[in-house]
Amino acid sequence: MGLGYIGLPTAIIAAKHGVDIVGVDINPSVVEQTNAGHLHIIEPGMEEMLQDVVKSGKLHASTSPEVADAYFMVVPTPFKGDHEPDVSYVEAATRAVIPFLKEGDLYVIESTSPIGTTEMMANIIYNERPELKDKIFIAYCPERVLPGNVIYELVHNDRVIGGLNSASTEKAIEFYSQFVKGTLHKTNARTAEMCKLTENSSRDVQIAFANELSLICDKAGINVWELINLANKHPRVNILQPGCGVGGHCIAVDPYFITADFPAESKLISDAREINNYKAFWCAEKVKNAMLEFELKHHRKPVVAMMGLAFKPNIDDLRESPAKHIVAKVMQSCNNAEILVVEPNVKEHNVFKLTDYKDAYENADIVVFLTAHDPFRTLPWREDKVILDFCGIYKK
Ligand code: SAJ
Repeated sequence: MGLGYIGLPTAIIAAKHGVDIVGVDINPSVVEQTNAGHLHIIEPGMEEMLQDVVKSGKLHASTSPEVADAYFMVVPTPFKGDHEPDVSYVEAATRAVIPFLKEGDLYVIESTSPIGTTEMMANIIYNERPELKDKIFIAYCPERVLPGNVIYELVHNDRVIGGLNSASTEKAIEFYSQFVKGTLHKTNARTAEMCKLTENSSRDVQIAFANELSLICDKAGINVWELINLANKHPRVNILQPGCGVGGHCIAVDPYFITADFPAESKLISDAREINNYKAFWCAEKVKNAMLEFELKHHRKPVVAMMGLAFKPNIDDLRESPAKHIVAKVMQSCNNAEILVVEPNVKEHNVFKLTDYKDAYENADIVVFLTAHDPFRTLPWREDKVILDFCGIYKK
């Protein structure tokens, strides 16, 4: 259930390993494209695999579920209102499969979910189908893949599998063993739910530490990149890299699933979210100040190059990107300055007119590095330009 960034690759890889798959998505265009062997997400090497499994008949897509032996919920869990997790897609997908469930079936949630979601869905299932109580297997099994490296990671990463009882855990392990070469670690559903949230919150907290250092160093006149590199020479210190904020659909979202349910206890996790959000605001203010200073000094508006829109280096994914947010903020207050927007991994954008990175760099008075794409590292440092390097292009 769900043919997105995780559901579709999982369906394709399981089909490739001989499992008969029905991929279900509510979006008819996704279903149509999948059946035509066209990959609607960006993932290197995946389209060829899709075409193979569609041709061999191992995978077909549909807008509604069909009878199966195992059902996987791989739908989004966004947040609503004041960062409250929204499990309505998981619930809708669950309700859609309830009529098809039969004794001995496996039901798994893979979607990132707040603690207790698996139990909540089990209650919904058993309310509708009380005769199935303790006769189906219910488990939670989060994914851990890094977009761009999914074919490898889906097979080789270890996974955590938490059933509502040990028979469910075993049943889920039996399924995943068909295509996962990493170790499958057994636990209960609540621990597995929290484990996913913990992994991404841990990364968020560590990035927040790096971002906080960058704010301190900016005030103290210290190069934060040099500082972190030196501190990391300690055998037990491993600080991550500061940037212009934290983006994407996972790390900037999942910690809220903890803070919403445990506000009194999750102080550090909550502060980390604030620091990482603040970093993007801070970067936008820095750019605006540099533009004002330039204008006062040169009596004309500067040409500004905004380098990078993607949420992390060397990808074309602009979802929840702090870089994109900063560009929009600066443009809103630009007062007729000329802003050149650069994203070498994207051909065109419906809001921003894109400029070639070399041309933008050449023509700009102020150059703002937002995303550390590899091609930017070939640009030489120029003393005649104001360079705001928020992502460590020149750290070496
Ligand atoms: N970032 C920094 N500094 C760093 C590392 C990352 O500022 O040192 C920023 C990136 O620029 C980006 C954001 O953090 O804006 C997130 O990027 P990421 O590479 O850390 O993670 P994602 O969102 O692409 O994928 C994460 C992964 N989780 C962990 O590393 C714990 C991935 O394994 C998960 O499967 C994925 O979330 C998910 O789907 O939950």
